[in-house]
Amino acid sequence: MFFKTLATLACASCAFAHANHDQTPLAEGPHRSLWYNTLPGDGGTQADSVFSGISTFGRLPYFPCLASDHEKFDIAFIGAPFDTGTSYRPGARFGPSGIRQGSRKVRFSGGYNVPMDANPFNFWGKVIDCGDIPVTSYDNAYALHQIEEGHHTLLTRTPYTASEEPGISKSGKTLPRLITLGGDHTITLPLLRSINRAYGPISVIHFDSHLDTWKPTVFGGAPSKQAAINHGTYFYWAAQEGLLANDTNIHAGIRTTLSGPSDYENDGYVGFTRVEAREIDKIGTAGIIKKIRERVGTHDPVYLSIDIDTLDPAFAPATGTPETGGWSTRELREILRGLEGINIVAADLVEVAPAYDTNAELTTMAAADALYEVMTVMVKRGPLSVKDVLKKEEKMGKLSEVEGEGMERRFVEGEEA
Ligand SMILES: [Mn+2]
Repeated sequence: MFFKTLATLACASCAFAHANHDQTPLAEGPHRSLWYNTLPGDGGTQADSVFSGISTFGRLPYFPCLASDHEKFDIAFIGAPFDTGTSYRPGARFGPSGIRQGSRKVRFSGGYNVPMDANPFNFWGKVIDCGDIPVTSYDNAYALHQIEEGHHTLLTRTPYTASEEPGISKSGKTLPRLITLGGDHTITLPLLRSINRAYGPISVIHFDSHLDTWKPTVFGGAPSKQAAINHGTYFYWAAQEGLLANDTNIHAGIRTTLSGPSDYENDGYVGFTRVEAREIDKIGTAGIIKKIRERVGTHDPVYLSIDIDTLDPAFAPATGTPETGGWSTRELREILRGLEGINIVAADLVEVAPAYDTNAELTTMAAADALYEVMTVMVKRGPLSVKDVLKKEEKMGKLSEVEGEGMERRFVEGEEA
């Protein structure tokens, strides 16, 4: 009787796991009796505990997507292990593997995001970890080319979830979303080049303690053409190349020292406004969110770039250029959740250099949890099709009021495409 009950329980949990995680079937075959933790929580969808097996983001299924054109997804994690554009502490080439290690526990209890009322691991589509783009550490020009081409190959793939509706890309196709694990911040230049080929100029929400719009002559000098492209100047070059949408870009979390007030003038010329870290004491997280939303709106495709140094070093010490006086992990997560409804087509999280982390994995955990919020925002927005964008905007009455004109423009553009 006891054994019969056990067997019934095991079967029930199998069925439940199958129903909720059909992308990741339970282990099958002759050794099936060894898999003890097949409940949906406990990372049990792959028959490993959260603390065992090979690290992928959030224990997601892994596929080396650049090795085959056939693997499809709606959201994919892809690493860009590059750190030879760094001005201070090197080490972000280990960021992708560090973030994956720090993300093991993200769906320990099943992955349901309570404040957002959604589960980014169990939704309308498919999310996987595509591994890393191969990146040389001996030639920056070649490495940036590898990152752009690797990203673009995955970005323009047909999504797993088919859509009848026209997409919002230049080609009119619905494209999947990518979340890139850096790498130092230089990688955002080739990522924006890839995005531009698919979507055209894009609005950028940039979380960072630093501007990263510096002219090469100001930031570290420019002894060569290649040295002029680094993790403090990539937005300057992105603007020069026409990759940024006009006057809809914003930095959040800024608290760097400057060469002088002219750095802010140059920042405006590049196309950014700023919310500074210290403003949180006066306007709170709600005020920070409001400023970002007012600048970006909900109508244009948006790119999200998060430097982990947005956080105070108390919460994220393992980064290339730490600055004290930053936000807590709780505050950053709240602000990221506040981006709900914004049409984020792709994102990156950069500057995690795990060698400087604590034994408690503070920084890599913070990075993983920030991306968990980003995933949820993406999932709640639905596929990147025109109809879905409209539907979501209609639902969000207060946003529609603010962004009415923009919605109309998006719809017209979509119709033409
Ligand atoms: Mn930074």
